[in-house]
Amino acid sequence: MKQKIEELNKEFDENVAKVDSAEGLENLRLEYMGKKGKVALLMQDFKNVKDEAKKEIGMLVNALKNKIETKISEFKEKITDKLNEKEEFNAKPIDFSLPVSDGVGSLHPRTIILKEVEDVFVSMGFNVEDGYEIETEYNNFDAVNVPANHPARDMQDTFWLDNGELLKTHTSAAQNRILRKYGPHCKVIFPGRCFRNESLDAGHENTFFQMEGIVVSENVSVSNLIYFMKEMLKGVFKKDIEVRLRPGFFPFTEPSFELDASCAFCGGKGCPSCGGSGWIELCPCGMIHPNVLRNAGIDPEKYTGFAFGLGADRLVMLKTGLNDIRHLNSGNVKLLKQFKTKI
Ligand code: FA5
Repeated sequence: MKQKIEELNKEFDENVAKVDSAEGLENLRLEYMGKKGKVALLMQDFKNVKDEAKKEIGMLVNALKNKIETKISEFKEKITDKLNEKEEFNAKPIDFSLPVSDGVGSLHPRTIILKEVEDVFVSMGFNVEDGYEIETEYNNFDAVNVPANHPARDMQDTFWLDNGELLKTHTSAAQNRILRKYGPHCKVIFPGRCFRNESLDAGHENTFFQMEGIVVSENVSVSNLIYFMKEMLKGVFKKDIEVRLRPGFFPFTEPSFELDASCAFCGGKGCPSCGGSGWIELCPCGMIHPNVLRNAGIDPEKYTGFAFGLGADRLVMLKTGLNDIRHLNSGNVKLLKQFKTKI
């Protein structure tokens, strides 16, 4: 009897795997669970089992019955779902030649604003380049004159990869490659995604965009830098915004400046978006350090230049009115729908 149950078990598994229609499933159910089905016959044989074996054999028969019932109801659900899908499809066929209806998709607000800003730079004669997201330690730090013991290289700030490379912490990581590509006459912007191991708040993300720019030629001076920053901000904001320039420190620029924009969300009073200061750190900048030019094979005695690292996500906040940077990576469809621009 035990052997019979085992054989039936195996046979059912093989047969159920072949079923591909509702009709086939019903036939299988009758074959095993019908009044005169294989399980019913098994129950008749059970009457002849000796008393001492009844408990063990009874459990095996019950297990087989349960298994058959469960499998059949599982398959029934699957087959019904498939049939419903088929019916739905047949009832409402898709016309692939129809034009895309309104609301199917739109560009992300960051993409919209960055394209606008790129256009401003292009109109000022800049080329646009891409950077990499995974960078070498050399490009991210050494090439831009960040000393080996600088705290930014710490695990706390940088996402290091097992192979010794890293997720770029700033767009400046592309400076060396771009300076080598363009040589001493260069006017390029390179937007990109940056990664920092930061705690998040309304003004800080661990994954955010910057837009870096460099201008190198003969006789480029601080006054060129200041004039350029004013013109660029006029083009980007298309209205007067209050900015302030204060001394800064970066290993890759000398002198260095911090350009802050007055916080549009609190009018300078202080709020979570600006960390309570009333100002949003928007665009650090400065004259490119001679070591950075030297590392790219450019003679700093002959050529000078300036660089800036626009906090692109903060710019997007200011231009869109989004008061929390975390919205930008949230993928919240309700929010994204407010920035409808057809692709
Ligand atoms: C830098 O990353 C420099 N590489 C910028 C630079 C380039 C300076 C060229 C001089 C010359 P900083 O760490 O301050 O600097 O970041 C630049 C801007 O990126 C900030 O002003 C801010 O707007 C933005 N930013 C920095 N950290 C974050 C963050 N966690 N979330 C969102 N934006 C950030």
